Amino acid sequence: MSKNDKDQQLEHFRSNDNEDKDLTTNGGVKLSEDDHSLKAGTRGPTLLEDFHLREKLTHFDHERIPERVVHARGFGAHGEFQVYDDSMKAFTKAKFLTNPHTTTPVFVRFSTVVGSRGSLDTPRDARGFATKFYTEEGNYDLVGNNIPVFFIQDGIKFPDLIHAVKPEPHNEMPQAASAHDTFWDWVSQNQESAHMVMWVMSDRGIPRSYRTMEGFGVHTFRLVNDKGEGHFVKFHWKPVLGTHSLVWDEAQKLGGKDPDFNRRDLWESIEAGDYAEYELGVQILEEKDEFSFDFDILDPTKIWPEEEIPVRKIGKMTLNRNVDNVFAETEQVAFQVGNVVPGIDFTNDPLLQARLFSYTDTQLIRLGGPNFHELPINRPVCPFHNNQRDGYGRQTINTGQVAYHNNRLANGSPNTVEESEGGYAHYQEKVEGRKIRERSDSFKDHFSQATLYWNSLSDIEKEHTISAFQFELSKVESQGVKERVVEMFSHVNSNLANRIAEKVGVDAVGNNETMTTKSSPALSQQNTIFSAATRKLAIIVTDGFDGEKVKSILNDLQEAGVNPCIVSDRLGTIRGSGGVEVQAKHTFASDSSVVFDGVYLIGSDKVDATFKHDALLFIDEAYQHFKPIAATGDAIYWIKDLDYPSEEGILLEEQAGNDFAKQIVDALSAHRFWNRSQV
Ligand code: HDE
Repeated sequence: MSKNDKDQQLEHFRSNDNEDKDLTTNGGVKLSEDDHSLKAGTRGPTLLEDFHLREKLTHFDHERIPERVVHARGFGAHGEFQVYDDSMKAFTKAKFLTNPHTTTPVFVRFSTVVGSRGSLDTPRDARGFATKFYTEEGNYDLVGNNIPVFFIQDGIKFPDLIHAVKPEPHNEMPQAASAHDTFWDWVSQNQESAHMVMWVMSDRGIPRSYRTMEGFGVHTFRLVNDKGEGHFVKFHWKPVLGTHSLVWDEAQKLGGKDPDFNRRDLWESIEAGDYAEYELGVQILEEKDEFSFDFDILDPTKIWPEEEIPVRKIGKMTLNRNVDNVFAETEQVAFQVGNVVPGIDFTNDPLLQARLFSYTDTQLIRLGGPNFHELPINRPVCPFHNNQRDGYGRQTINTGQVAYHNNRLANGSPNTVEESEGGYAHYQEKVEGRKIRERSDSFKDHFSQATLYWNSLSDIEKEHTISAFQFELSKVESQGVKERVVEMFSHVNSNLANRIAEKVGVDAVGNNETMTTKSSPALSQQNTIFSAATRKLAIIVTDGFDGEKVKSILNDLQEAGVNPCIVSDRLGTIRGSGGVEVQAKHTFASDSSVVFDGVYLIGSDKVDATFKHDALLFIDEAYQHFKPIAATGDAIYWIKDLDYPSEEGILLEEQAGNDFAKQIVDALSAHRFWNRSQV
């Protein structure tokens, strides 16, 4: 893989030169000893003059920086973006969106929102999906989420929302969870949150993988072409592998079995060459259509239904390189919604306007001063020059006498650039109005699109959403909060509200539903792309398996892009007939079915009772999580003995004929067998 501009730039900052080198202080003084501090006698007091001890401890004492106030837990990767053609020229002059011959380096950071940096990957939560494009015209940051709407319409409420959802201040519980009183109290008092809450309670709140997660810019932005004409735009990331989720019980178990589940998945996939791919989509609206909809296009609690305003896929992003150092890159990356390039501009969405302030502001404290743009991960790949100087941690040594604009001593440089030559010029939108603190009337419908979302879900997605509400509100202690939430969601759907009420000790409420009968099929994950590619299949084997058969099926699975993982009761070589050997990298002790997408049980006559017991626990959990289960040889009878009420997604080789591998691949692509829940 040839190095893109960003990678080449980062190369100058990489350092891995400890090998065979002398140990020194930061001042370069060679050290003769690194295990004992300087003391007055071997049992005597430590001496203040020990500069080595002082420096080592001081540096260590300052290794941590404040975690992000939201989105603290994140994971990043490098990659590239390229548009398919030049058709976006009609709408924008941004070169990276119009030149199909340009490959733009990117850095993406995925995150959970609520939990601390050391929390888990799989709580019910929104996910951040922030992309930094290192374009030849400067950095462009698309700082989005995996949910296309937001809880609030005005940034002034953001601190309240976050204080309510974070662990409660008196006892700092619960960690990385919205299932507590203050969050739901806040929701019931801020009913514009209804739509986003519906998304978070649905399967979207627990993505299977960052590779199977959509991304959204959320706000309405503006594109500006070289004639100065503006269009409204919404940005989408569409994962090539489709949008898929976990089930809640699985997500909770993963929190213990593998709190790094999502980051591990991204890291391992990239290491294996299974790069994460997303298509960039845009929905574009002409300015004359600004008021043509039954929602306000500037309201960030609203989507633009794809069936009404189609998503046009304009390019592809491939994440193909893991970071070298998580702190230096993922932790120090600084996204800012205000980082735009010519051809992309803002709108008057009041949530967006507040964000334009907040990001740089928080980075000033998090990254310790105004020079974080000099950190390697944040540097643009194009030249940058200005008269900004000094500040904490300044690295550039600006030589010369002049550090001010409008000078003759440096011939006026650095020079401003005409708009026609690529200088950024703000879109000249006409604005007028009186200063006022009020919500626009056009922002006051909080429920129609929440109902639209509900209407769009498949039956199983609806059931999952109801269960999520039941779970969350069961953790709420205040009866009043529960009652108010049930009342609030009766405006979305009365069946939803009453199913929640039934489980949380609240009386049923009347029907307050919005009259919306609309739905948007694009919102259901049932209508996404299904693929077996890169899915992890646990292959449970022990000594004595049918060597030839297993060898050939493993080949077929790998050819189909599946990721077979050998599981046994011990690590190392497992021996089959005909001298065939496989290497077990997972055991019943180290893993359970939750970390895999399906299970394939290979029978053998050398099985002991403990092995069978552990293997069946694996199978049972996979069945409960609706995952495909396959069995060969004696294992067929073990499965039959379990007498499961549903045969959906259970493949027994005796019924299968010769194309067993293909049937497993098809079952893996199906993702889950929801009909099991109907039995
Ligand atoms: Fe953020 N948000 N946000 N946000 N946000 C931050 O910036 C903020 C909002 C999003 O991986 C913070 O550097 C305000 C919407 C992502 O580094 C902070 C408001 C969306 C990330 C901040 C919002 C997002 C952040 C914390 C309401 C989806 C992680 C650390 C006006 C479109 C970026 C930081 C990363 C991070 C403020 C609302 C996405 C405090 C005030 C809507 C993906 O500045």
